[in-house]
Parts: sequence; structure tokens; C-alpha cells
Amino acid sequence: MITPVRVAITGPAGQIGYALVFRIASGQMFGPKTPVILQMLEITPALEALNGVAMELEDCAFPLLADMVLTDDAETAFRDANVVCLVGAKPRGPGMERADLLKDNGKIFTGQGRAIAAVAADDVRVAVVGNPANTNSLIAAANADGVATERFTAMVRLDENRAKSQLAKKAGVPVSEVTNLAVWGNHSPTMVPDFENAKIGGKVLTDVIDDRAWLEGEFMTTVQQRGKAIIDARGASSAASAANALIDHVATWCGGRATADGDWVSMAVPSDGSYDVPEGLISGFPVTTDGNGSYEIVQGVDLSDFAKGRIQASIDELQDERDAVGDML
Ligand code: NAX
Repeated sequence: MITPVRVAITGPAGQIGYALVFRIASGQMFGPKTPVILQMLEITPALEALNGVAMELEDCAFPLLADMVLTDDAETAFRDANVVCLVGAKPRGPGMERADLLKDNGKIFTGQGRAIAAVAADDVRVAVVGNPANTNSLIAAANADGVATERFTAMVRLDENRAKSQLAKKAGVPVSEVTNLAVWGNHSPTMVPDFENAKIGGKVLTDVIDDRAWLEGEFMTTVQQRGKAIIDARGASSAASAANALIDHVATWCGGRATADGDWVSMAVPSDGSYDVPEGLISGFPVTTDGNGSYEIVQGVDLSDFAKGRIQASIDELQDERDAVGDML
């Protein structure tokens, strides 16, 4: 009998939560043999909606769903958790400045960081989706005394997946042919999908797609603005694709799906100073993983002046965000 993985999820009654929990319970995050216990944290007014989600989870009769916890108390939700998915956050309201959003969400992630440190399992790993994801992750890490900082990550995998699909479509190849696509920097419109080091069918991508104007222009803009395009089309922000990317993020990190030899994936992780990204900032990097909880920032990636300039702008934005929440760190 395999010990169940305890997965805590915040915001499980929200859009992404609703697209996420069924996939975790069906085995897509930790594989078809690993049972899971879903520990779901909602704000008090959303507990009734969460109850409905839990009823539907029961009605799926998932063989791998060993148990569920429904709560509005962070310590109850994070107790002994091996993986914590911080999805719930306060959305940006009308007339709200970015700084207000940072501060309001900062309060949530301060408390959640502390609760993780107090009660989560020793091997806890944290993936932040709630925006501004990189800086929320930084705040949670700073408040989680005793938990190694590198256990705190943020999701840029949706941006990677979006980029890969655009590139595959342009080249007329299956998306699985596109590899080594890293998204650098912040999960915001300044993010940098590095097409110059990506490959298609093992070949240098820019040899296969030799339309530099498209790569620097329409491609970059489409990926950077995709979130807004989805809202304009759907009347609601990305949900299923965000949940899917979180499955990818966690499965690659610690769900048994190691990166393939020679390939890498994108994770926002605390910088160790690599590529001159200031130490501690949680930035998108190319990483390799063993699928068992370890990742490494890929070294020696050759960045052009074009890429370096774009990445610097995104890093500057991350530093501004860090400065804005300095009192919470
Ligand atoms: P929803 O508003 O549909 O759901 C959020 C849920 O979180 C709600 O059920 C709410 O009650 C709950 N919640 C709020 N504060 C909480 C708290 N303190 N503890 C526990 N639960 C809490 O938003 P949804 O569309 O699901 O998006 C969630 C977050 O993901 C947002 O911050 C959004 O901006 C962010 N996104 C991040 C992406 C990424 O790639 N990193 C992409 C998709 C998405 O935009």
C-alpha cells in the first residue's frame, strides 16, 4: 500500500480549483498508483460552495482519493501536507492599483507561509498560482521560518505551454516536438519566452522558424498577452489551462515525471544568483528535475543581448514588487 500524498489546495471552490481537484484526485498529478488526500482551504463564505465540490468529488468515486479535508483554517488545511498549491488569492478589483493588490495578497501569503512552517510535513513543497504569483511566493517563503526557501516556487508553466503551442502551430509540427522552451522572469506581461534556445525536433528553433520579426513581435506578444485574450474571449480568466499547467509543474517537480534528458521546463524558483538574477528573487528559469522533489537551474544557457535586455526588464519589475512588500519579508 503506497502512503497517500497530502495535497493542500487553497481556493478549491474557485475557477482554477474546480478544474484542478478532480484531476489530482484522478491521479494525474502523482501518477495512477499514488493515493491522495485533498486538504482544501477556502474563505468562510465559500465553504458551502466547497461542500458542493466535495460532493462531486465523492460522486466521481475516484479509487485514488483516500480522504478530504474541508476547512477555512490554514493550519487545519496545511497539517502534514507534502504539497501545497496556493491558488486562492484576491482578484484585482476596479480602480485597484497593482501596489494595493500586492499588499492585500501579501497579507494572505504572510499568514499562509507561517501556517506552512508551523504544521506542514518536513518534505513540504509549495507551488504558488495566485497572482502576483512570484512575489506571493516570495512573501510565503519569507514567513515560513525553518522551511528551506527553495521549496517555494511559482508557476510559469502555463506561459511555457502557451509558447510551445504557438511555436508548434507556426512550424506545423506536433507540440511535443517543441522542447527546451524556458520562460524567464515574472509571471506578468514582462515575461520572456526564450525562443532562441528552444528546439523543434531537436533542431535549433530559429533555423526551423526563420521569421525573426514574427518571433520577436507577434509570438512574444501573443504569449505575454494570452491571459487578457482569454478573458476577452471567454469573459473569465484562464482556468482549465492554468490547472493543467499546475499539474505539469508539480508532476515534473515531485510527481514522478522527471524532465527528459537534454530537455528542461520553466519554473519560477528562488534565484541563487544565476544569470545575474539577484539572489532570492523568485524568477522563471529553465530547470531540470528528478521528479522526486529536486530541481536544478540549468547553467550555461547562452542568452543573446535581445534576451538579456528583455529579462532584465522583467527582473526590474520583480525587484519593484519586492520593494513594495518589503515590510512583509
Ligand atoms: P477565483 O476567484 O475563481 O477563485 C479564487 C478562489 O480562492 C475563490 O474560491 C476564493 O474564495 C478563494 N480564496 C480567496 N482568498 C483565499 C484565502 N485567503 N484562502 C483560501 N482561499 C481563498 O480565481 P481563479 O480564476 O481560480 O484564479 C486564482 C488565482 O490564480 C488568481 O490570483 C489568478 O490571478 C491566478 N492565475 C494565475 C495564473 C498563473 O499562470 N500563475 C494563470 C491563471 C490565473 O489568472
